Amino acid sequence: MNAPLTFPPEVHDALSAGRPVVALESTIITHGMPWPQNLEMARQVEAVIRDNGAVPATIAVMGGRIHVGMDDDALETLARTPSDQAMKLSRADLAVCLANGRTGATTVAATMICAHLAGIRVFATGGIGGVHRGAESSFDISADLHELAQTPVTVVAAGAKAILDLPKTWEVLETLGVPVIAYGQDDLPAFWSRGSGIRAPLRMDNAADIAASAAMRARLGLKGGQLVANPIPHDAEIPRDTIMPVIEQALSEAEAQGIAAKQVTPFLLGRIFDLTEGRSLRSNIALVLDNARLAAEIAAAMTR
Ligand code: PSU
Repeated sequence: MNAPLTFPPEVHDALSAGRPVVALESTIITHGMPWPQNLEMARQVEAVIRDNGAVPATIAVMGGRIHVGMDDDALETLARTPSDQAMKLSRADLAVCLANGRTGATTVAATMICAHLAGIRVFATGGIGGVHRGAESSFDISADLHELAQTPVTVVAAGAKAILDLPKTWEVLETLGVPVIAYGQDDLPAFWSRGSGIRAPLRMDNAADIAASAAMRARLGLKGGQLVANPIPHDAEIPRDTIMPVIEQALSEAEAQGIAAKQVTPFLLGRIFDLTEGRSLRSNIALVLDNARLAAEIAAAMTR
């Protein structure tokens, strides 16, 4: 394989020396959060990873190369790119974007592929994509789920985004053989809220156990990654009975306006931001930062 990967020296050196590296996605920057909070988040998340002893590698496609780690200028350029000018890349369109020299932001699925190509085993994000509500007629199921089933990267997220059909999302992951591990509690988290009322299939309470299970999957030759579902910190949580009516409203507006496919998630996140007067974004940033902290701990445990 001769993948077009470009590394800043810091990431290259850390990977060659076997030091901990955490991958970060870029769709959350271009499509998930508004300017300028997206850039602030991208910088803070990298700082949290450094503070916890790992090297951050934000992944995006630019100029025909997969950038595994970006300097501050590149981060800012990406954060300023309007969402309609950056492709939202998943497994299906990663190669097209690279071959045609376009700019692309990587979703969970595409970031997992690129991280694995680069030799990075841990990745932190906000919430994975999953089964959309009404999927029984729309068939809208995120490619993130199948990626978790085939690419060996441990993904740390605050569960799946609560705009989704969470029970169906967990069912699909179970069918695909993806370990869904709640971190430090029995309940699966629901992105903005700590609990979902759904019991997690697996629970772990420390980074070393998560690293050990990833290593054991490799020894067993099991393909695919693991999803670590880390609940949002207490002080940033939006209780379920507060956020659910807001999500319902955003969903009915999306339906009325005929929003479909890749536009659904960015539309809903944007409407929920407006309806909560920015509270949803503050919570989203807080959960991403905490996921980055945990991912750095797991990456360190994997190198021991
Ligand atoms: N986490 C966030 N905000 C986001 C995402 C994750 O806090 O916007 C992005 C990820 O890139 C994820 C994508 O892969 O949302 C899911 O999009 P979809 O539902 O269209 O598959």
